[in-house]
Amino acid sequence: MEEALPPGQVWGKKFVIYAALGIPRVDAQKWRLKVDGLVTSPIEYTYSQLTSIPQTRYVKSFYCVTKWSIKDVEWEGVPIKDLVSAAGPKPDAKWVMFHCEEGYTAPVPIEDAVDADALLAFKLNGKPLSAEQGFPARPFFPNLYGWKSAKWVNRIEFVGGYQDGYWEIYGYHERANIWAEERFKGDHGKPVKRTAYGTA
Ligand SMILES: Nc1nc2c(c(=O)[nH]1)N[C@H]1C(S)=C(S)[C@@H](COP(=O)(O)O)O[C@H]1N2
Ligand SMILES: [Mo]
Repeated sequence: MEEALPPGQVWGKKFVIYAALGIPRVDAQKWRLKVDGLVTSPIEYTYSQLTSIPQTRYVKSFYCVTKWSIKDVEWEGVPIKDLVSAAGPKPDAKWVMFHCEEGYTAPVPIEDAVDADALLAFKLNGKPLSAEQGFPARPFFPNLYGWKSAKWVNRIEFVGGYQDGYWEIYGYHERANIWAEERFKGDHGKPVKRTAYGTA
């Protein structure tokens, strides 16, 4: 059976590489991932720490808000919830800001950020992320549009309230759920499916 596309999306063949603030070249030896903000004990991970723990692998499609969609991408990494639990997010943490090497930012609701399927990905289709596609790491959220998959991420910050990130300043949606078609702020009213694939 053909996989159902989220509303308004079309299949494309290849990822379109986006780098609104340029492509940083990151030295994995020097790179650190920080987990901080509204947490009881901020932590920092190295690339070798993160890639030597057991990795999760799954196949899920990718959806850019400009409508191109890439079917069946193989993602490999570590569930974000497992990485951040050691830091102890506080009860008043409601949003998570993903910060990148070159200054790009993306806010994600805490429920999506610590969803069982939310991954900090190190590999895409069996290979370490390329420099263009976010080496060394990018989060992937199966139910959110691609702009929340912040490439070259280096900091996961828990915050109390919603703050705009790079694209949200221009009117893109706070949450960006693909099934509710939350492209722009104010888009709402469509029912949200909790599964990764729609049935319509
Ligand atoms: N740091 C950073 N992350 C980013 C972007 C960007 O410009 N800078 N573009 C976003 C958008 S809009 C999309 S659709 C995906 C595209 O991923 P790709 O470049 O691997 O195709 O990256 C997202 N993450
Ligand atoms: Mo996008």
